[in-house]
Amino acid sequence: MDHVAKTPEREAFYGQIDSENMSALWTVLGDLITREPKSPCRAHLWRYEAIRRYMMEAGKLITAREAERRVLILENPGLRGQSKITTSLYAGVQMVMPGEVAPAHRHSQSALRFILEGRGAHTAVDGERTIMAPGDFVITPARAWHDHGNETSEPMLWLDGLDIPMVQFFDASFIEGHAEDAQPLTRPDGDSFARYGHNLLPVDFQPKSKASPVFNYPYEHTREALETARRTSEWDPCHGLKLRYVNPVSGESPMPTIGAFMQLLPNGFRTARYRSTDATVFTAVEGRGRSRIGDRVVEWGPRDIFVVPSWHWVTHEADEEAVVFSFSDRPVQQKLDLFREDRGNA
Ligand code: GTQ
Repeated sequence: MDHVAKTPEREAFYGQIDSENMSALWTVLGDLITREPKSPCRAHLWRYEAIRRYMMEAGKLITAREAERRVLILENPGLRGQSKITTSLYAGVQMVMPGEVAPAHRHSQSALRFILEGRGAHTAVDGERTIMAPGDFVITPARAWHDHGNETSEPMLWLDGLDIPMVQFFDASFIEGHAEDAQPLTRPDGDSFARYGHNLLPVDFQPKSKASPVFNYPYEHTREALETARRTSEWDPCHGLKLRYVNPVSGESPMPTIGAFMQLLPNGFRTARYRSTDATVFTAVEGRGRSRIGDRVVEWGPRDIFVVPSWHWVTHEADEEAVVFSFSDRPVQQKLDLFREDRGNA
């Protein structure tokens, strides 16, 4: 509105067209098409210790079965009440207690799990179980049946990342429950990884979807990839050493709507400033450090979760060798020709 003067005649006119469900572009143009991204999404960090404490309280209040999913949603402070961690993504922390089952369902939304605590509980995806350990990256693609269970003696906690706000934006949400709590298993544990996770594919393999047929990317392998690459790779001034998870069939992201990454920042490494249009959720697996996000500084350690909004300058600094996981809507923006990044002068 700031570039257009208000006159009594104009105000009267806006009132008339308002009652006919119309409005004047010149009163809103500056808010619709901005010179650069302007988002109510804010930089924020959630301490794992606090999340865990409330999660344990939630564990006394409700079972996984009654809740369907016992999750504490991480709500961006600039987007309260919308179940969003960024404008396009949802994140939460889920807990499955010993002996519990989170019953099988399937939905249009794609989900990732990033394991924070516990070892040996499982997720079943389309007829196959995978056993999970800290640092594992697990996907449950759109429309895949999935249920979670914990047959160990320790609680299992993970970070959930879903494209809920994107699906909401497109009004394309469907969910259905399975007749049984745990879906029937049709393949042995580890079958998908054995078939698709070793740079081999069955000779006549026809992908059934755009999602990766590998649904657990174990931390062991991710860590080894970083460890080997560090000996030969040039360090990227903005990212340290950063890898992206891929669908081995296409080379694209494991799921079409969410991209995921793992990066290594050596002790004392300070990244050059960087900004991009994909608001990004980070969690450290190992190490400690701090990130400057716009004019805010967040101090992070293992399992803390923080968010960098679109087009905010970010630098990371590690005080101990750090391994940091992240996810964003980058593959969507790239497909739509919207993705932009700015490496400062680096
Ligand atoms: O585990 O299926 O955090 O359906 C939100 C919705 C987790 C899940 C969430 C879900 C799930």
